[in-house]
Amino acid sequence: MSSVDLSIVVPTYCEADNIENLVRAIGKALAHVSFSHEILVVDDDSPDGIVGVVERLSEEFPVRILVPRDRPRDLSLSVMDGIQAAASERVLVMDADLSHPPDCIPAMYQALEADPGVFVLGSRYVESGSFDRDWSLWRFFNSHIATLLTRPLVNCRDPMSGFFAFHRTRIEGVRLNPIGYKIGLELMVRGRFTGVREIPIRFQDRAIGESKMNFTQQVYFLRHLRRLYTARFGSLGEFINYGLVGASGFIVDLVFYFLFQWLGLSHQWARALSFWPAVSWNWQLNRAATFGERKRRPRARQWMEFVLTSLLGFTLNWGVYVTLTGRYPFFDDYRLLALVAGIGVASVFNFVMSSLYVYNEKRL
Ligand SMILES: Nc1nc2c(ncn2[C@@H]2O[C@H](COP(=O)(O)OP(=O)(O)O)[C@@H](O)[C@H]2O)c(=O)[nH]1
Ligand SMILES: [Mg+2]
Repeated sequence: MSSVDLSIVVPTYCEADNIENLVRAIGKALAHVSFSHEILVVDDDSPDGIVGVVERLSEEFPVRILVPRDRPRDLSLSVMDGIQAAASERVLVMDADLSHPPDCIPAMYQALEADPGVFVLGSRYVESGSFDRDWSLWRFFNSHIATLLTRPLVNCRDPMSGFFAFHRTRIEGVRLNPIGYKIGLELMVRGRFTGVREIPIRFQDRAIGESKMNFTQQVYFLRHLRRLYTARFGSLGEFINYGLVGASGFIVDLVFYFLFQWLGLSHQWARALSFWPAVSWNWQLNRAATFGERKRRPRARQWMEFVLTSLLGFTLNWGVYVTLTGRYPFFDDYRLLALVAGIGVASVFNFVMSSLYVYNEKRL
């Protein structure tokens, strides 16, 4: 048994200006607690001299730094390296930018002590938890949509949090497949935890340095979600993914359907034309996320095949619409129902066709 009670893993990239404040704040927060700790900084070879800073701090605090160089730069992989190298089986992960208040560490440790089977989460959304109101609308929106998308996977309020603690034995022998930012989500979904225990935190926006969250990370997140859905729900998961992408395409479809009519086209023409921006949108999203990891064919060929299968889907979609609205006064009164019926028929067809041909996966 290790003599350290809690290992605090801190992934860093370009955080030399934050790390000292963080280490001091942790030291202060844990000055009078009854458990011992170590801080393990996992840095992705930042060009900012953080190694020297940590070495200096290590004369005063129980802190060490790890710089894995045998893999690409990645937050999740850094956290995994830290978890593996931790001296204690009780591991807590937090950001370096002081977003996560060290004052909450004792409460998280207690929660883990009380029930070693749980995954303890520092949560922004439970009662009395909060976050800086300075968040841009974009970030706020993003965070909420992302949270919603994880609902079927985990039962907690703040699955996107990067502030968490757990017992390492709960993930031993579990096959993890992390990518990008949401390592907490990965652990929660795949680990053998008895539940999630949320501790309210006051999230602070970083004061120094820049966020490394970017568009690529968002795409990675979609891929990550796809993996988790598939792991949890099998091919139903893939269908759910496909459905979500389809739902967003439906909105594009509606916008153009009304736009073309507003521009003076007949509803049949509007229906015929709005199909294309919608289906192209879906194609792009599916390419990026749903089928993102399958073996890709050359883009031009893939697009040709896509257009061909879409032509069939389009014929069905438009055919159902025109037939229903043309033959049945009811559907002519409620054209949206005809539109939905057309999309429904074509979607099932498209899903089957794209799975089989366009994104052709060689399952060896
Ligand atoms: N080791 C490592 N740490 C990273 C990487 N990307 C981000 N981090 C760290 O992960 C934490 C959260 O990142 P941050 O940029 O603040 O993301 P945000 O809070 O979502 O804006 C910070 O401590 C970062 O330094 C990476 O690629 N490798
Ligand atoms: Mg941050």
